[in-house]
Amino acid sequence: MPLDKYTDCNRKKCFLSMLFITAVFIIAFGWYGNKSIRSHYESLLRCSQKPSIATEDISTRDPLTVVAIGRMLYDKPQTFKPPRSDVLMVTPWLAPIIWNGSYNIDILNAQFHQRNVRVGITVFAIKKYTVFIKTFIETAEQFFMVGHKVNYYVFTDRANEISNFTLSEGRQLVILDVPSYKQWQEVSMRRMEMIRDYAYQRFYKEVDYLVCVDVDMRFNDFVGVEILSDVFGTLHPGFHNAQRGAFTYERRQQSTAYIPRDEGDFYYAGGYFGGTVEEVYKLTNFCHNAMMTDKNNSIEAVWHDESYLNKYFLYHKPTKILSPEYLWVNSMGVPQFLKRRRFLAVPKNHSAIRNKRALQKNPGYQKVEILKLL
Ligand code: UD2
Repeated sequence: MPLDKYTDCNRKKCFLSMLFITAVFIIAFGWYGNKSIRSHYESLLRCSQKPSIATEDISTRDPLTVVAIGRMLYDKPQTFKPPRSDVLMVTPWLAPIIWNGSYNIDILNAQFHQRNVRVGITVFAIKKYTVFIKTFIETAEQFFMVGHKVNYYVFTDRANEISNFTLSEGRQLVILDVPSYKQWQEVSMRRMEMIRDYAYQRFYKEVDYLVCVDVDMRFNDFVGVEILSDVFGTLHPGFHNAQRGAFTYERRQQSTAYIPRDEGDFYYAGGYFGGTVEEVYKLTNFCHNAMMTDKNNSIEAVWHDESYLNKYFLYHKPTKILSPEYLWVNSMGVPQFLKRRRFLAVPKNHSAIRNKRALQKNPGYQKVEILKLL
């Protein structure tokens, strides 16, 4: 073959081989790139939804599914017309504070339905506090996360006192048998440890978010997905407008819950916090460990679990804050700014419900007796 022809032919061969190699490269790279982006998203999803301490349960959802809501008709947000001007709606670290009128629940419901979210609500009914469960669950069925999937996690030492409830579709009651403690303060504080342990062992497989609340409460108006975020706390109704110095933080430096007088954003209630399972795991783990450190040093923070929670939120700022609409006590009246009272304290006789002996004389009438005392 003449050299020129050879070269010509060689050029053609060379060109074709280059074309082939390039095509192979493009296909291989595209496949690999897609795979690595996918696994990157998968690991992100796992991190954001499950505690990193237990990652073997991989989400069945396709992480690349786009959450896009369909056509909806609603009023346009107005740049210079905030929906509320009478209350603080965002913190200096840009976490929204949830007030009535500040959100559109239809948009939020559409988003959360698309994500097929399941919410766990933890509640403790230890010893005599089982008396509060009926009202709690019945009102939750009426107002809590209506239309969404819900798991009620009832931690109790008296499972036989928890009656059967008729729940709406997609909602289930899970009774968790747990030990009780002698002092009511310890019962309250140990909730952190138990939530942490169940988050680690179980909750991450079953729910996306946890809402952790007191049992001596009743839902009085709708509480929906507007509260959900990575980690949220609730303004304590008694301190929503208080100055720093008035917050009942732990002020003794020997305690791990200590907060200096020149620090603090809000005073958060011990009876209402939550977030993703992973974030609730971190929060409860911190609080429980801090309590144990104090216990070993023979000190207990002034407001028990609430003091440790406030310490946590000072240095791990919540990503959303619930206004006192979400935790109110009727004895405080109904101020102008409070457009809704969504979750109300059930009045209780503290010493009767906490005191072991008060009702022991007549155990057969225990429930009736307690109800009379409330
Ligand atoms: C406040 C807080 C509470 C906790 C406590 C610490 C709110 C609404 N409440 O409530 O979360 O931080 O201060 O001092 O912010 N429990 C039992 N059995 C018992 C005792 C307690 O099940 O024998 C559970 C029950 O779920 C109860 C919770 O622990 O709701 C807190 O106890 P509490 O309601 O008596 O405490 P309280 O009203 O001082």
